[in-house]
Amino acid sequence: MKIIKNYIGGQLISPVLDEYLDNVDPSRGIVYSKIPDSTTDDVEKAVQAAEKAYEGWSNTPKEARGAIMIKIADIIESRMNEFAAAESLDNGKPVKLAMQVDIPRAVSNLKFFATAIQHFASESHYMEGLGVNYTTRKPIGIVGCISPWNLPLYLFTWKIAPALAAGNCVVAKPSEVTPMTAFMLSEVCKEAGLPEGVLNIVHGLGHKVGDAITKHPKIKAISFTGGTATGKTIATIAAPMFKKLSLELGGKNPNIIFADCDFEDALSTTMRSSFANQGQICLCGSRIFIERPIYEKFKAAFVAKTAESKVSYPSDPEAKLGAVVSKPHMEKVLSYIELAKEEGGTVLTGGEQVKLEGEYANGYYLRPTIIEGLTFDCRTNQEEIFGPVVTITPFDTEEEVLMMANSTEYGLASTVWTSNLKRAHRVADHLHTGIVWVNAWLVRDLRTPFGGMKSSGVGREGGFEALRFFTEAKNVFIKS
Ligand code: TXE
Repeated sequence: MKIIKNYIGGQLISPVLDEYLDNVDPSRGIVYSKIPDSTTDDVEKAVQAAEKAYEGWSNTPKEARGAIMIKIADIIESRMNEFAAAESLDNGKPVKLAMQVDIPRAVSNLKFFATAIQHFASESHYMEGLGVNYTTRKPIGIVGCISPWNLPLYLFTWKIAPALAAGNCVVAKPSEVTPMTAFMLSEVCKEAGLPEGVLNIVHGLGHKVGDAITKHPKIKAISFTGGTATGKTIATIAAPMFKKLSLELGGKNPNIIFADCDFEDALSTTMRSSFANQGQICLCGSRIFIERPIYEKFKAAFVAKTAESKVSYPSDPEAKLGAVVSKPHMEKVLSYIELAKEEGGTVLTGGEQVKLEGEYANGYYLRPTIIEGLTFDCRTNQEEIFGPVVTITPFDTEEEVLMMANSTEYGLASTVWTSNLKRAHRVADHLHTGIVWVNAWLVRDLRTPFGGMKSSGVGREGGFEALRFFTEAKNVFIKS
């Protein structure tokens, strides 16, 4: 059984207390590796290692920092199959998805920020007759990165790449539910020659390791992606310590389909935006609003396609959906389906667990589920389910759909389907979300600001926004 180790001060080491947690393969429902159950002492060691490394790393020319990051990316790319298989085993997602999305995106994150830092300029402001201001943007120091289980290496690198590129040293914690590819990354960092202590990866539970990172006075900024409740806990601790905070939290995203849309495009993209990664992407469109003239036609086609979607073991090349991440998560999603029925909803397709054969008989598989007949303000339509479950609701006017779309506490992303250009602009302008896709979903340019409004988070990641977050600005005025 593979035993995962912490990566501290450039070494792969056991946790101080030598205690371990089970790591479960969700496609089979069995324990397949062990992960350090680290504590405050391990975080302390990581902070000390980061502190030691900081002087050297922050003064390393950005070209050299970028070159090491590119090397890390190249090694991951050369081991693409191995990383994709590991991600799929840890998370339950189809191998094909990990090959097409997760691992290539992790490589892109590293390459993007390794090069973006070379173009990251700071400002100067000239004052007529008085002098000039110039602004420097230096690394913050030691920063904490805490990431979730749904897109493990993808989101882990999305945080550590800008932090490292900007010259910070990092103490990072991947989700305890999906630690494997972060562990593999630590092996790659050693191979690529990342100096000791620049990146430290401490594995373990949120309320132990995550909490210790959040509370550590020498960790000056926290970048977190995960649930809204956890984000609130982190903010409560970190805000009075005046730490910089970037919080990417939950979503309950609307997918608005007008009658004048390109029907086939809207339908096939809605299949992905509803059920990709078993619906476990914070950007999935879980509330689908369909304009009444095409409601019945869209519903029939969507239900038929969904019922045909193959739920299977992750290495099945035909699998459209794999396993959800864990038993408690599967139970949570099933409890929401029960809630939807209690609230008067009708399950049009799905709504149940899928039992596979043989070695996969104890895996956590769910049939993709479509529910109709719910009010826009019921709990099912307001709370994040984070699984392969969507609701469909008809609408008659633009005002009505905007009111329903904007009715949740979340404000991460939205999707709009229409061929009317003016309407596209108008609706995009009135949606209370940080991201709007028109006639598309999950098209990402890494230069764009990424993040949510309301309870979906604080701050923006991506491009120079991330480099600004991971640097401290200082303005210097010189009298002429
Ligand atoms: O998230 P958590 P979980 C949502 C989704 C899901 C819910 C819970 O609704 O059902 O969050 O998922 C660490 N101090 N999203 O349980 O608990 C934890 O160890 C510091 C949305 O995985 O928020 C992990 O590394 N850290 C989401 C990370 O925080 C703590 C993606 C996320 O875990 C901590 C995933 C604490 N007190 C889930 N407690 C998205 N928006 O992408 C936990 N952690």
